[in-house]
Amino acid sequence: MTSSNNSELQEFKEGIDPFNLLPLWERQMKLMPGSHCVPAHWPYQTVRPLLEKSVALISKKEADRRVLVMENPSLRGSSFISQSLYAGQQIIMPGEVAPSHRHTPNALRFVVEGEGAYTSVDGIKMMMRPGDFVVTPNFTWHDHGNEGSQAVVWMDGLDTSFTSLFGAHFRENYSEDIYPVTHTSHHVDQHSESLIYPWQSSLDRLLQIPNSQMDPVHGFKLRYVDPKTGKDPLTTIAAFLQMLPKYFKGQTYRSTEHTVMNVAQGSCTLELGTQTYFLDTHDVMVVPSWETYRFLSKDGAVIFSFSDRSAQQALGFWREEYLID
Ligand code: 1HN
Repeated sequence: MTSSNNSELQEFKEGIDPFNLLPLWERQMKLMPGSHCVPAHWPYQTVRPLLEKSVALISKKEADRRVLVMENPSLRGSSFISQSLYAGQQIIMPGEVAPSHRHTPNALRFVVEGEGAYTSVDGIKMMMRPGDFVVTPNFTWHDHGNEGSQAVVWMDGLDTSFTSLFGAHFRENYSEDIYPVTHTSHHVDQHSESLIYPWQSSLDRLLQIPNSQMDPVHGFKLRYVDPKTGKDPLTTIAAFLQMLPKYFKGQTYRSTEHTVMNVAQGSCTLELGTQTYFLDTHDVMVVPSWETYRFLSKDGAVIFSFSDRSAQQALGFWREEYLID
């Protein structure tokens, strides 16, 4: 290519700019796996006292949902924990009610501490206990309440980034605080079986996986599936429960999903790129797409996680790689 061509090309590029056009050949090489969000860690030791403080400063009624949103440090202002996911920590005190509403985003809860709270989904009232995983499908009416004597904390996960992406975020409040209860469930039955995955039965299943099926990266890992459909419980989000045995030293791995982890029991170390994170019980960690990581655990750990794998697989985008150390 001659230099006159180069300067003509430069002139051409500048000339097309006012028409909102740009040369793809200069951008193409920048399209690669990975996202703009960064790894981030929320120790429960930091978050718990701040939740407590929010209780003193704002009522559930004023707040509607008393939630501290975990926002990715590189996505401040977005309210997202990753480009594809939302996560928050919600605290509800004895006697409080979070009024009924519905919205197009799908939601999930993972109960962190406390007993006596419920979530009601389209009139199916489900009592929740620590470690329970509860689903609020797209556009179902839902309210929460605490009928016990302890503070209850859970992690919320939502796919609000998808409704934002598509411009399809609708929401409405119910006319009353509490949607009429048609069914109360203290254990899983035909009404609630696609909505609540109780801690003890999930843990029992995890402990039943034979040693020969331990994964070199993830340890023992289960993917929650809707018993009625055999599919992920939400259309966009997949959820998992995994156990790292004592003295686990995992293989290095990466995948295209964004994952939010919540340590249910024990502790582990996560080596992520050049950083090392110590994840204690109830800590939250977000692992962005295509970052390499591995788990180490001295004392063993049980980790709940949710990711955008459901959406990525539905669209045919999801990839993973087991890397040789
Ligand atoms: C929501 O409805 C809840 O129902 C929690 O508890 C967090 C974040 C964004 C949009 C809706 C809840 C939420 C939310």
